[in-house]
Amino acid sequence: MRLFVGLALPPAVLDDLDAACAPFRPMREDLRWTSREAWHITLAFLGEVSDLSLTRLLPRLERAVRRHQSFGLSLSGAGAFPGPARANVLWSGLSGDRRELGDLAASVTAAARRAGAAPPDAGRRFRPHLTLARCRMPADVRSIVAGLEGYQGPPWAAEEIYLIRSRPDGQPRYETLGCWELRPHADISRLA
Ligand code: 2AM
Repeated sequence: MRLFVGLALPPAVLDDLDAACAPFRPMREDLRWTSREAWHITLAFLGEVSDLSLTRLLPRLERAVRRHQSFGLSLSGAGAFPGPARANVLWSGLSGDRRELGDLAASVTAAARRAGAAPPDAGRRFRPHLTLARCRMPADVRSIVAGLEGYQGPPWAAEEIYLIRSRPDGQPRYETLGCWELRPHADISRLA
């Protein structure tokens, strides 16, 4: 089965981003816009994982998550892979505790590797993002990236990770297989 580990976002954060994207969607029907219900932040894409590796993965993810405290994030600006002039992926970026986010992604990746579910692109640099739209043919999204440049979403605290099964042709597309909580942050008021 095809798995990834990610963060969910609170409804208020999704609503705010949805409103920020709304003006751009009707102008660009050439892009395959992702739906609000599917929005998440990927920590590690694991690709195809066997049942045996999944059994090994569950306790390892639990252990990995316990080493991390919750941290603060907000959605911020936009960008594109491989670049805004010829994009395959349009995304919203993240600001806040990006270092903690990167450390958590590294722990999750290491846990997966030890479980025999090494991410196919483990060597690649982690570039945190939320995918807003995909396009098979390279698309010029410079005007959207510029339009969202100043976007700053409401802050939230990342408090748990999810193990998700992804069925590209399935309904529902995403199924939650596990959820583990980060340790509460010592200074909760900092994240409020
Ligand atoms: P994306 O949003 O940038 O497409 C489920 O597919 C999640 O895993 C998506 O968030 C996707 O990121 C991410 N992912 C990372 N690498 C992937 C890959 N090689 N194939 C499919 N999804 C990948």
